Amino acid sequence: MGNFDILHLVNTPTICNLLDTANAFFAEASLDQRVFFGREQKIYAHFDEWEITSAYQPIFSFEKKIIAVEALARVSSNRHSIPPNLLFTTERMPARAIFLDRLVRVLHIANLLRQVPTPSFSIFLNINAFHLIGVKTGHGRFFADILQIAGLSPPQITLEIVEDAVDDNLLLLEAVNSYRQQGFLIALDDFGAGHSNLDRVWLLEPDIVKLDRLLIQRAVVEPKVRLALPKIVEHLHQMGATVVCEGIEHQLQLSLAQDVGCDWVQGYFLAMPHAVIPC
Ligand SMILES: [Ca+2]
Repeated sequence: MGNFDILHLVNTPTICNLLDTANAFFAEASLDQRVFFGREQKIYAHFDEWEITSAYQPIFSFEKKIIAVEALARVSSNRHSIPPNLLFTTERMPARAIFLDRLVRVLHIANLLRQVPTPSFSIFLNINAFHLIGVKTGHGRFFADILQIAGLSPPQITLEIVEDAVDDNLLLLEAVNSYRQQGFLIALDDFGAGHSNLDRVWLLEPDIVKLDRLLIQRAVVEPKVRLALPKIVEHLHQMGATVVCEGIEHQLQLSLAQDVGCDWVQGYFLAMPHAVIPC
């Protein structure tokens, strides 16, 4: 586990620069958002009455090596915890959704940097669908600037997109291509849930596909899903994607994920999301 006191001191100038740059950007847009050092040496963000900080959940290889960490928002209002989705789905104004998304990404990078100055694993960040729709051109430029200050490069970052959250294929493709041209990796999140389909995989050619947790849950109890799953994984591999099985909650699911050919795994059975990044 990281030693917060030492790492905090080592990285403080970089993080202050990062926060100042982001806050100046938000102030220029006349938005009352900001990121700041708060309790327990964590970095927090304010957005209206919401207070947001970061948690990280590792993604493992079957050799139990940490391949990546997915950054997750932890949201509270008046010290009461709020499901993060509520924050993102409540904000319907495109301009504000864009800034909220940027705010949260800066927050996650700053909290990560505070603990791990030079990460050897990749960093998975969720992208808000409204951000993808709302930004007309120049996807990722603000974030690329932030990463430069942080000493990170786009290939270290995987952007997770919930693939059925945007109806407009062309808009989605344009956004994905723009991020990809800057060197970011693309993951399709929650694949196999809702209206997700292989057409989107063919269209977007993601580097990584994250299987929705329901798939592995159902494969354990439904023989037809168990039979179909290796074929789905094989198909995704043929399209060049690395396959992550999400939602591993017990040993049986972990063994099954390996049997059906998944590459990496994530879930409570392996590691809970936590403010402290295991290393
Ligand atoms: Ca995700």
